[in-house]
Amino acid sequence: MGEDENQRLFFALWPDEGTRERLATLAVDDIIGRRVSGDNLHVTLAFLGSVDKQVRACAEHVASQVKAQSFTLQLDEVGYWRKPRILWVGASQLPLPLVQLLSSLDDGLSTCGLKPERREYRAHVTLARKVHKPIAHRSINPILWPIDSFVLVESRTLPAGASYQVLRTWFLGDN
Ligand code: 2AM
Repeated sequence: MGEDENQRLFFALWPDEGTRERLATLAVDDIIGRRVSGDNLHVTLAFLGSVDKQVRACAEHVASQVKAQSFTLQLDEVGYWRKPRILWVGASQLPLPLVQLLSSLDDGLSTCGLKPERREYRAHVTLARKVHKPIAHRSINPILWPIDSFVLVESRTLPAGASYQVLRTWFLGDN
């Protein structure tokens, strides 16, 4: 299969309308950068990179085997990372079901030939890119995000910027 048939994929938490609205309207100082459009807001769980059909099928199988409960993600801090120059809103604590979801995905994806991320996992939503002026890392009035599913997303780079398309959804267990 040719490289051009590969897809750039990642697993993510995708916000419901209410959470999307709260994220899109979260006021954080004066952002000197490019705010991520509401449609693109998400938390990355695992980044697969550019993969072929077989790896995608393997990753979807892994996702279907995940056993984790629904949970609420509490986004309670904002910060800035200098190297990627992004401004983010994140969770200072990882709920246990999220830890279980992440480890099931990582363990499974390694059987698909994908390398796990080495950096410590930080649950965050990128709010703005190409940010040149840092903001102070601080707590915020938490955004409570009820999560009952996770998704597989394709990332495409268009002249207008990144476009993300949700390909498939898997539901978590009821509490
Ligand atoms: P970011 O928001 O922190 O930049 C689609 O590109 C998503 O995958 C984004 O949420 C991005 O995280 C994340 N991502 C992009 N490249 C990545 C990489 N090499 N490793 C881990 N995550 C990555």
